[in-house]
Amino acid sequence: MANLKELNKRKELLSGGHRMCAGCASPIIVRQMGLSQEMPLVVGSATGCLEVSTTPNPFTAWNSSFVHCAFENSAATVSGAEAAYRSLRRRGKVKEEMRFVALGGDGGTYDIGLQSLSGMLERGQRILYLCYNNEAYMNTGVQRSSATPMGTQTTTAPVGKQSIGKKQFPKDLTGIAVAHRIPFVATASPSHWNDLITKSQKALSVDGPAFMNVISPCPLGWAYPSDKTIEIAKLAVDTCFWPLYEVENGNAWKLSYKPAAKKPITDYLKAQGRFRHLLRPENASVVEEIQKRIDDDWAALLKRCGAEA
Ligand SMILES: Cc1ncc(C[n+]2csc(CCOP(=O)(O)OP(=O)(O)O)c2C)c(N)n1
Repeated sequence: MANLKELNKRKELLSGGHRMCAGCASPIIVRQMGLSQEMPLVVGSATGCLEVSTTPNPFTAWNSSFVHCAFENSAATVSGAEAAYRSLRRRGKVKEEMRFVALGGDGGTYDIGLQSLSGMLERGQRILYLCYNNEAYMNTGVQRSSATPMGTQTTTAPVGKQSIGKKQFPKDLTGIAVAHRIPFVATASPSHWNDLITKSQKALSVDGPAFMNVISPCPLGWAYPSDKTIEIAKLAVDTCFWPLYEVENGNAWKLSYKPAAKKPITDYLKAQGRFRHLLRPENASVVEEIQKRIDDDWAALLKRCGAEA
């Protein structure tokens, strides 16, 4: 459990004055993750909103080492840095202990960087890969990704007479990471900061790879007022759209949070412009389908975690 008094004394990983949009969750997530550590971090990030907005040449908002990575290879790039560090440590050329973090948006993680991520997880390297999941390619204009929820309006899955927006349900990337049987996999949300920091602590303390999938609301792409980010993230958790759990070594599942009363998905949909069309009567069956998928996934998760329904 993170202790606020202790966290207050820690150095922030990101300085103020970066250029992320007002209300963007990703810098909040990065700061929460960074607060889990007293140790120096070496960070790499795939091209995406976070990378371009925190490092406009010649400036940087990072209070750590930072490696620019291409869209597809943040896991591979940080793997190289971690391997070099291990070698230098072994030869006594680096005395300080450090931890390694690779970052990517969902486009860079679920889609184009998937093989690079899988390679990193399979090699067993001591790196935390954190996906800030804003559920679309935001930096290039809100195109759909394989993390985009079914029924979402995006620029490449537009809504019209013949279209409800994106047709497919998102890929279960957390499940794919679990299947690598690595020491630690977790989902998290910036609304549950203590859970996110505690999980980051755990992820960086295991002697091997860790993967965290963190929901990252985006006021621009999700179309909601920028002061509602944390509220929306909380709704994602309370509707079980984004359940919080962790898995150790591919088989020890643990539920991190159970809403006292599971809210209907319409509470989540209503709060965001990207789902506005789903509330029209002719799309009631789509909402039903989404609710059914959430209910089925939630029941399966409770079972895996040995939790009561
Ligand atoms: C190989 C390659 N293809 C395409 C691009 C263009 N590009 C840069 S960022 C980006 C989208 C990033 O989306 P995501 O990873 O979800 O991060 P976000 O912008 O949402 O933070 C794309 C398509 C690129 N840089 N490299």
